[in-house]
Amino acid sequence: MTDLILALDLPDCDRALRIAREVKDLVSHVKVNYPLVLSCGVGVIEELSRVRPVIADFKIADIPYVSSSIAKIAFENGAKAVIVHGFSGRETVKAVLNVAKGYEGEVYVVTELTSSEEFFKDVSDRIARMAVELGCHGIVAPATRVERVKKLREIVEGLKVICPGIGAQGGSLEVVKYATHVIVGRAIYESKDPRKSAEEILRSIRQLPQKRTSSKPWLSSP
Ligand code: NUP
Repeated sequence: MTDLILALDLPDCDRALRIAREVKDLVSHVKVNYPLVLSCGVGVIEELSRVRPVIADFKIADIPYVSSSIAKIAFENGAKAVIVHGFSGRETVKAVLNVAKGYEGEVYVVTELTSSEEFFKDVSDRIARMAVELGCHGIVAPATRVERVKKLREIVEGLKVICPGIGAQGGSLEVVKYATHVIVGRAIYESKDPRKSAEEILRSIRQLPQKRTSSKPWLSSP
């Protein structure tokens, strides 16, 4: 069954924590990004991780030294996983993986962004192959382009396939055929009733066909 990840990109710590608590039994993880962490401080990762495992979506894209340092800060503060940009190259991804090992953490690699394929089109398949070769735990792939997720999923086989873009960005939930996880932010945290919205999304996910053709076992969610 495809899991739901709650993205909390609002700049309000109390509200973010309240929403996370409200939906905690409906989501496998919460995901933080710069808006929340720059507003609340990095300690918000630890606070949220008492509610649900946290993915630190810093889209790390720097030289290996700085990328390792960012990953270390995320894991030290309780993150279970970090997101790194595949286009930064294998040395950066390897450096982040190396840090993750010390914390039994996971590393997910962005293949192409939901909002634009302009510069990713020619490289995202290669990024997905690199993620497999290096032993990353998953890829991030766009629910706004389901046919791309199908292709990327074929490349990465048993890795997690984590798909943002549902709701505010207009992506299709059909992506659950290929996704192990979908990320939803605004459609939940901007809703008048976040719990009801999360329940509705989860119900829709459960009604759709889910394809599990991989020969490798799916990695279970924490
Ligand atoms: O390609 C990506 N698109 C994307 O939206 C990669 C991501 N990590 N995200 C993140 O998913 C984005 O940064 C945000 O945190 C979340 C989507 O939020 P929403 O559009 O559901 O509000």
